[in-house]
Amino acid sequence: MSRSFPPVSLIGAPTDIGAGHRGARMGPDALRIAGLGEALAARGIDVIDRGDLSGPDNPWLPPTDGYRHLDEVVAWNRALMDAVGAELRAGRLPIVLGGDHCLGVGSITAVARHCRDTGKKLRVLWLDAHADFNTSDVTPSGNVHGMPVACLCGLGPDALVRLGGSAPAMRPDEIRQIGIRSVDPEEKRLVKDYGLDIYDMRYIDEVGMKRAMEEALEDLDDDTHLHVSFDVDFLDPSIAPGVGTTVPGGPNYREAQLVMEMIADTGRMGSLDIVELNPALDNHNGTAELAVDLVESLFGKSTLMRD
Ligand code: B3U
Ligand code: MN
Ligand code: MN
Repeated sequence: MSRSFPPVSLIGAPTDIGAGHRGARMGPDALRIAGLGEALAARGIDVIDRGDLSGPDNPWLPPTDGYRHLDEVVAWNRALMDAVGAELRAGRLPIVLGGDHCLGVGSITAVARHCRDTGKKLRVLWLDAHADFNTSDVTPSGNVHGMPVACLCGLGPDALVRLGGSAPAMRPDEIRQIGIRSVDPEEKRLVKDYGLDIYDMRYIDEVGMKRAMEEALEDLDDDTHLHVSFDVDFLDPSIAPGVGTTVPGGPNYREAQLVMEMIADTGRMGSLDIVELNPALDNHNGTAELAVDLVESLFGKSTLMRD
């Protein structure tokens, strides 16, 4: 199936401010060096690289009141929210080059606001090993990259929950999580209380990736903006070692390709985050190259012409 995509803007957010390992700050350049921009351009897509946002350094401090570096996390997310919002208003498809997953707050707050302003429905597809639904009370680490989904659903510090003004940024029924296989004990209770729609690895093993994705993508219509938040630790560590928190038992190469191809087939993707890539832990930039390969599928690359 050949589809046309809106023009794309790459936005680098070189920070590991919400993570438990340093190195994700090098993610944007690793993706550029792996040829992300060129690969999209070769598919006939108009691509502009906006360069990198700037923000505070990582002071690498222990948590205060259950959060590590909250002020710095807020500063990065505010800058990202503004940048993503500007691209959406210009009719472009923003690709956030992270950076750790705390950036999902700024990115998706901008997307949700854009949906409200334009009367679109929002669907978030969260590809991750983790549910990222911790709060300051239950977090095992204080790392905000384990909290963005909770913040977006209204559970978290005011500065993040109200980043875009009105709160919550989105409803729990607007998100589907795929590939989940690590949820902390108290986080399990929270995701149940909030009714999150989680396609965990057990479910994927039982019904297969095709059916899980069909269910996760159900009811998308012409009025839906699909945001894909791709945490690279979604992938099995045997194919993607370059992330801070590997969890065994993730999707293999073929399953991951199918996920991307099925998203492309919807024709609804309007924004994308690529986060948690950690080049300091990677092997010859192989995880970044794999991410680029998968993003090509997300933008319609397929073996044969299909319709
Ligand atoms: N759930 C753990 C670990 C974690 C979450 N997201 C990542 N790691 N990348 C936590 O610290 O909240
Ligand atoms: Mn994550
Ligand atoms: Mn993760």
